[in-house]
Amino acid sequence: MSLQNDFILYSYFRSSASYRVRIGLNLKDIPYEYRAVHLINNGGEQLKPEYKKMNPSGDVPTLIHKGFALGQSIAILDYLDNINPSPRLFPENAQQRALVLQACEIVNSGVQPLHNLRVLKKIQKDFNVGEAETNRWATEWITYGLDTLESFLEKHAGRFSFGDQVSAADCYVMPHLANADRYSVSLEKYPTLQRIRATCNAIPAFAKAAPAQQPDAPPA
Ligand SMILES: N[C@@H](CCC(=O)N[C@@H](CS)C(=O)NCC(=O)O)C(=O)O
Repeated sequence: MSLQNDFILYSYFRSSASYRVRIGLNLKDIPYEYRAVHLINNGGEQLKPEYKKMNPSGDVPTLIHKGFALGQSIAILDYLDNINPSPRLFPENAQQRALVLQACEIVNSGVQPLHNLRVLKKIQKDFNVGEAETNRWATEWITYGLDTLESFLEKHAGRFSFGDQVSAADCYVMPHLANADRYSVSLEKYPTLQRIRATCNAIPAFAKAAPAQQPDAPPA
């Protein structure tokens, strides 16, 4: 059996959390089968009972490795690091590892949940507002994330988020920047983030993981 059949990724092209894992898999050169989960069509395929058996959170990504199902991008990247340590995404040094996790969590728990689809839908419904209002809401939190990342990473970044070594932080920063693009938030004020983006975009593992490159992305 080819390695390709060992890993299945349930993903949505525009999902920033899926993008994190796509980068991790590509960096580690792990081939995988891509299974698209459409977050809008059919009432949201992530909410179907069959899908929630694999991932009770009802969100993407879900990684299946030889029948072992795992949700949450941080758990998935940590798992991949343990089974395939090259290149290491979470450094072994305790302080470096903690700092990389801090950068990941700025995005993972500090910002992305505030503008996740289910939250925006709930705000629209409960407060009877439209997309323009929730776009403003999302833009505000995305900007907060950019401000926080810039002031944290300017102390640590080299070409990547941490020095000149790729890490899990880059797997979180790049999708956050894609969300900034999606909501037309300029990166002008963020020279460190711009530098990280230029480095990562030049690497095929990152470029191949970009939303527009996914099989479920609409044609350009
Ligand atoms: N902390 C989770 C976040 C997962 C998540 O929020 N995924 C979003 C797409 S980026 C999703 O599937 N949302 C579906 C929904 O809100 O219904 C992770 O890192 O995997």
